[in-house]
Amino acid sequence: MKKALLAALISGIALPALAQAPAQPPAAAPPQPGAAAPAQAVQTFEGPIVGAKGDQIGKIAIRSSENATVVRVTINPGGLAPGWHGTHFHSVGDCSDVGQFQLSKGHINHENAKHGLLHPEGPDEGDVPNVYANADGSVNAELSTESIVLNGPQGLKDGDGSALVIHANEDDHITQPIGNAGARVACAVIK
Ligand SMILES: [Cu+2]
Ligand SMILES: [Zn+2]
Repeated sequence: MKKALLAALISGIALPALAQAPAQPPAAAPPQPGAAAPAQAVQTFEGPIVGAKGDQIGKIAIRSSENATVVRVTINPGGLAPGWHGTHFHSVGDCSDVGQFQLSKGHINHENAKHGLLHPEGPDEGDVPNVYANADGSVNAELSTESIVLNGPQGLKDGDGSALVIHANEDDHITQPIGNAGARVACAVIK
């Protein structure tokens, strides 16, 4: 367009005449191989959260890029005791020992870090913020981490999967090994 305008000025053609010239179809945009990548790169996972008595008390919805993971935690009224609850990614996708949830093993921790978002030698890959249960026991929370993603050999969906485990008490984010979060009261398989 600049060239056309310049040519018009040089040749003395008035601008209105230029405006009447047949419109040039816009040049086709060059293909951009990476253009669609961001949307395609988001992986998702959804699954139920099982409570201490084995009933489904809510669900998790995970979105993950190559660099970060976002987890939405939804728990129905009556699902948890009111207040703060430590929440972690445990290393095995097994919640079948209802009420104990020990089969989910410990926190995901490939680099042998200390537990805790606030620990100077932490966090481990399982560490995420606490969730808060309302007076009616319901939760609507969204947690995020840049320590682990869904896919890949060390991802949440690795060979034996992983579990999002919710504890009875809040995680202080520094005490070993689980921030004084206490018993495991809810569990969601990620596989
Ligand atoms: Cu835990
Ligand atoms: Zn931890």
